[in-house]
Amino acid sequence: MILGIAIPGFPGNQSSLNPAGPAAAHIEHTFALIFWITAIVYVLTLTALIFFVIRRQHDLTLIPEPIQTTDASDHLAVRVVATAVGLTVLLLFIMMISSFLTSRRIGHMNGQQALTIDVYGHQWWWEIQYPNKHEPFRIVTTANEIHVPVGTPIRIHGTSRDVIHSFWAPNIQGKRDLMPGYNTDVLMQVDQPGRWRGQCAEYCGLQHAHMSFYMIGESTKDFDNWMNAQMQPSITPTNPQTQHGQQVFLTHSCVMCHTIRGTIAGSRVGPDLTHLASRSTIAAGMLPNTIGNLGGWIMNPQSLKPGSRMPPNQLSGADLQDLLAYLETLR
Ligand code: HEC
Ligand SMILES: [Cu+2]
Repeated sequence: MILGIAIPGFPGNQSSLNPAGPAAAHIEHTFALIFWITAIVYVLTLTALIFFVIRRQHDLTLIPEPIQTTDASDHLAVRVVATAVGLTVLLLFIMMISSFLTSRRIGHMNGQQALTIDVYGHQWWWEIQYPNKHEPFRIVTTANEIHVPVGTPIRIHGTSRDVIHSFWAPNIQGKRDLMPGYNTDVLMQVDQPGRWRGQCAEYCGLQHAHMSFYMIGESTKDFDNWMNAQMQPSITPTNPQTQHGQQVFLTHSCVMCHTIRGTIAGSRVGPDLTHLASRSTIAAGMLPNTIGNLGGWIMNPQSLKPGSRMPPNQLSGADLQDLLAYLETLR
């Protein structure tokens, strides 16, 4: 829906005019109401202006005669202005009440059954965790792609690891700032399956514009399958090439920053790579996850995303090929 009118395929998967969940729908309704009220008032005001300009057109070229007023015309003027003021106040009240009700509705979603997802903002990517109270060793950690079951309330429990970021998937819910040292909860729900793009909405440094993420709405069955796959440790390499690739990873700087569960790599400076190949993008939604992009990224992230917190690497061609072959197996 755009302003109450459905236009297929428009305006897309990163737009507050195309709600895919109840919170965004409330926001869109208020926006449509305010848009149509202000648009109609604007058109009426301009029409009146043009009408009176045309009516007194002949006066404009000469020095106009002073306008003769009568008691009757004075009364009319007072009545017209009073009505316009009254109408303006009424319309402002309608917009204020609508906006008040919207904040109440999106603040009072039912969080009892909500699935909690932890989101940590980093310069310039998103760390995503699915906590598991009953089996803490089966916590799922991923990056930049948030899988959610459709029709289920979600609680995003967010904070920042460095500067202030803002979590915003406009098709799903309004913005929420993530502050270092402060936790915040925001409820949302995705009702339509699909990939809904979100972006950091608080300027956070050089690569702020390349700090995006996807909320991926899928059926409960697909979500459960994804979750079970993500809970597994990484696949053990079986052929000489991927075995060597894993050694390259474990003997270079990569281990100091990345986790691959099931190996000795356990750092959390950069994204968890245990199931890297199951993600469709790398570098916070910036590049499609292809072998070519991965190779370019690993050799020189600074040429692709200048300022990014990953340094360039010097690997021989053979080492890089084997490393890539290994990373490609991390489904
Ligand atoms: C100093 C820490 C550091 C080192 C060392 C490092 N990385 Fe990274 N890496 C990062 C950070 C931080 C990111 C996220 C960058 C971004 O998206 O802005 C990242 C991102 C990645 C990504 C993309 C992941 C995704 O889901 O977006 C891959 C793949 C990767 N690194 C592989 C490697 C490999 C292989 C090595 C070793 C040759 C390595 N990294 C060394 C910090 C590091
Ligand atoms: Cu930002």
